[in-house]
Amino acid sequence: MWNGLVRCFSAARLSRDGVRALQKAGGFVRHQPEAQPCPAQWERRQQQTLAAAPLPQTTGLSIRQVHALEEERLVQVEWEDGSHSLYPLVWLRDNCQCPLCMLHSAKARSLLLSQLDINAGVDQVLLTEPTKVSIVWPDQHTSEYEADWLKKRCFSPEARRAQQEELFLNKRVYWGSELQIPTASFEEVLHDDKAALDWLTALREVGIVYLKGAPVKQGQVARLSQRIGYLRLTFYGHTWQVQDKAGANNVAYTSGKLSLHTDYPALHHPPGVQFLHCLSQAHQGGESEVVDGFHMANRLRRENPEAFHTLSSLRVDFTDTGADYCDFAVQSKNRIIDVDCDGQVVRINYNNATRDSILDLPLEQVQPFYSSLKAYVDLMCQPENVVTYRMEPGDLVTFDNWRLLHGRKSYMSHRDNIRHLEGAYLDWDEVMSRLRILRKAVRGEA
Ligand code: OGA
Ligand code: NM2
Ligand code: ZN
Ligand code: ZN
Repeated sequence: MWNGLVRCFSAARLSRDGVRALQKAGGFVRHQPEAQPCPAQWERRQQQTLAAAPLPQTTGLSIRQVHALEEERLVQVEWEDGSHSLYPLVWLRDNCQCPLCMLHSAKARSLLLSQLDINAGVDQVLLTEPTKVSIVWPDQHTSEYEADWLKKRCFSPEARRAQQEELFLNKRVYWGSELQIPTASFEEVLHDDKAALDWLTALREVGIVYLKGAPVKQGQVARLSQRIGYLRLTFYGHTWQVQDKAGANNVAYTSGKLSLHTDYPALHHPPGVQFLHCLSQAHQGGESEVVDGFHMANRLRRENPEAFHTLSSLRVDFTDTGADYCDFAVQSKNRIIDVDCDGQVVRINYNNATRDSILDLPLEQVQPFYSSLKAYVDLMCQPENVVTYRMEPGDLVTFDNWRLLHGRKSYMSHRDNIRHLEGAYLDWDEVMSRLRILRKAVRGEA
């Protein structure tokens, strides 16, 4: 009966060697490039494998020579390996590192834009040491720049791309029903920096990580949030109890089936990350389902471009009214598939329960909207796309609520066996902040 779940939990456990080791060993399933050529650049970017792309050398390089290109208002740096970098004069002046221009205790710029002459020329450009560039400006203000600092900020497209990937980790590993959910130990993640880094890296790249061995009592999602920073308060409270409740103020608080959804599309900024901790499971039913919403959206774009266009352009009304932490009357307008200015899918907003009956569309767009939504939901419900698992007491699932859709099967409620999950939300800014700090610590740069 539990074939799916045995497969899900059999192999993938985050070892101390971490996510990348696991990937090399085939622990994760990579998104396979399709046979057909992909028309758009965003597809190609997503299909890159996760085999650790070698970071360009950004430390320890020295400079062979440096000079100003006065006409172009650029400074050219020639590195010891013969490569070049260009830096605009205006950017160099704006980013002077001296104590007059920077508040070093805040690592922030104190130079005001009103003090910046965006047309300033330059008096002298000097290589004062093999790793130090010095610039004297026409008003005799002097700026110094370290080679490593400059290298990291090179304006070439390749350097910018590598730097942005390092900062935001936007590469994703797509998956379907074959996914073995990455799994780690709750206690290790709380106490070991390497384990915590592997957890958050997999949460970003794969979108879901299972933690096992959490104490079977309330308060564990709050403890885990403190490992990151702080949790996201909503109208359902700091943390919330998923149980079959009389007079439920949300369909989640019944024993009914929850079809695949993201949480809280009724907010204009839905929570980025969700934790669910199982305290008690139903005897019958209550299994969990997840699907990779980004992967499904990109498949929809290829297989049904019209539906994709509709769902990524029309804004749909969502509503949530009631009382919990306090009383609320929440309304939002969200695109079900959110794309950024490059066409990259960045967020899924969909909960059929809170989709408003107010539908702010011209009459003729209503039927096409429903056809498009059906096409997307039919695609994500195909068995090849859905991962099914069953939470047991002590299990804690963490997932990307901007990317995954999740659901649960209906269950039998008994007085002596009350299914109980405790949940909490976080935002991606706080999670990525902790990831960057952990990465520094684990690399020994702290
Ligand atoms: C929810 C939810 C999952 C479950 O509360 O939003 O998705 O297994 N719950 O009860
Ligand atoms: N709960 C689980 O969008 C939603 O209403 C998701 C939120 C009640 C906090 C459910
Ligand atoms: Zn200065
Ligand atoms: Zn949910």
